[in-house]
Amino acid sequence: MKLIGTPASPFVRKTRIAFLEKKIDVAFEVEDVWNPESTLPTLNPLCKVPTLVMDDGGVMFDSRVIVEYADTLSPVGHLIPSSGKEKAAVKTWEALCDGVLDAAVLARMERNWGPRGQNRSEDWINRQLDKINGGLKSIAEGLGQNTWCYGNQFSLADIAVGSVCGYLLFRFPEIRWQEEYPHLASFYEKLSKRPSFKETPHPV
Ligand SMILES: N[C@@H](CCC(=O)N[C@@H](CS)C(=O)NCC(=O)O)C(=O)O
Repeated sequence: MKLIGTPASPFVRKTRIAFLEKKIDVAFEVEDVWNPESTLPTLNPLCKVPTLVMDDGGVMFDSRVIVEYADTLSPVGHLIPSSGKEKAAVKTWEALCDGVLDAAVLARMERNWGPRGQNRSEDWINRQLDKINGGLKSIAEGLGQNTWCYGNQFSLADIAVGSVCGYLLFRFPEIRWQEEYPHLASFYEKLSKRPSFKETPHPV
């Protein structure tokens, strides 16, 4: 299996952490999705990462599908409850975190896309920043003073939250969420000590 992605993408990081936690070997192939010569559209018409290529040539995306698939591949450390409200609750954590990341990526694109000074919409950026801040508040409230985001063991919810924290530190260091949410900050510090997080840093 081959996971196509970039170390800068939080969605890619989420899937890499999941594979590492599940102790599943997957080759990592770095792809620049912004390069007009990229051949990724021949595999994924959306030209987005992560994209997973299976040994039989089958292709899978997006990160939510890949993570759910990864969880079925080994009995090690279940990341997603098998059914019902428990499964929906963990997937809702993931949806919340992915939503924050979507907003962060959109805000960054709006700031940086194309030549300097070209058609920036502050309203659009602020709309996305509101989603980031609202999402962070909701994440911090959901975590409360608990050890894990959902239930009493590590799950996909924790990977998703860790992916948000790591990406915001990487691309939005000006958002001072650690001061506002100290338990979330120490939670991320704890996650960062896991080999799966250590092995998948965003670039410096
Ligand atoms: N919902 C997707 C989002 C993936 C995504 O937005 N990836 C970004 C990199 S962070 C990308 O490939 N962007 C390229 C593009 O939008 O053309 C997932 O969860 O995998």
